[in-house]
Amino acid sequence: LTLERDLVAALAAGELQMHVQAQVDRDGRAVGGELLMRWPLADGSMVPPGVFIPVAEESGLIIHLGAWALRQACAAVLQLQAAGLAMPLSVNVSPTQFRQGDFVAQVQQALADSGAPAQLLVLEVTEGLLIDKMDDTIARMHQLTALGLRFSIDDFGTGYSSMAYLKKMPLYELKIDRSFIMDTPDDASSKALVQSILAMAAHLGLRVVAEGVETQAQADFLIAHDCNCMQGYLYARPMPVAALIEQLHRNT
Ligand code: G
Ligand code: G
Ligand code: MN
Ligand code: NA
Repeated sequence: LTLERDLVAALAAGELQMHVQAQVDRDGRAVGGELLMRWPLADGSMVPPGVFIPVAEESGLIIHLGAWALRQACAAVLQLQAAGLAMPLSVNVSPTQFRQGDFVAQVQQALADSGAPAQLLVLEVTEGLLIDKMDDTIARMHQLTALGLRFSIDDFGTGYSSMAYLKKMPLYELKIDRSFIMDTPDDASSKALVQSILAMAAHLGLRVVAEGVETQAQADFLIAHDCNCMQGYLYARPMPVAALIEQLHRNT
């Protein structure tokens, strides 16, 4: 409860930050990014989102936090665009947030107020969204797709849902979970799983992002199997948008 109260206060005080982690192509060029929420404390430490997002979900605060995240995402898109670095950015959307009655209106409002192009915004959802009310979920995804937004399945391969949804949903991208990437290229079954996901995605015409790429050996394996987008500490940590812009300008 203390955490919940502190989170409400931090949000109201403007203490939460949205960082961005670059996604790169096979040549290491930044082609997009994922927005990740950060909660810095006065002593310089950070409360990890893995701790406060579940609390926000539990308490309903995710509704405000999620709306804030959408507005931050629009601002980040525009900030990169203004720096000559227009690229799509992904924002994580929790199931509770997605299921709010006015979620589509919220997205529309954030886009309209900011003037950010919907085409540069990707919504990352998890397989958890698919456990129930599949038809409602798909209908809502179509509404958002019609606005120009795209969908990515986060943590792909770790959920329990049937893969039938891949056929039914308007998807743009799959993100291969870090737990699979971690054990490549040494572990034979992880390698086989990653290769299978890449092949399946190619057949379905879906873009793939490999998450948590930390070593050159992992990158080499992914590139050899035609994965064309990587995200991980090997390339870039999550950082403030201004820091990413500075880094990209320095490198070009
Ligand atoms: O950045 P880090 O790996 O610690 O993030 C941990 C978890 O928090 C991830 O599962 C990520 O999806 C989630 N997360 C980070 N930022 C956001 C956000 O803005 N909204 C939601 N719903 N989840 C987020
Ligand atoms: O669950 P989701 O994919 O949204 O969250 C991504 C999380 O993974 C973020 O918390 C981010 O900080 C973290 N992350 C990103 N790249 C790496 C990496 O190379 N290694 C590890 N261990 N974590 C990473
Ligand atoms: Mn994510
Ligand atoms: Na993930």
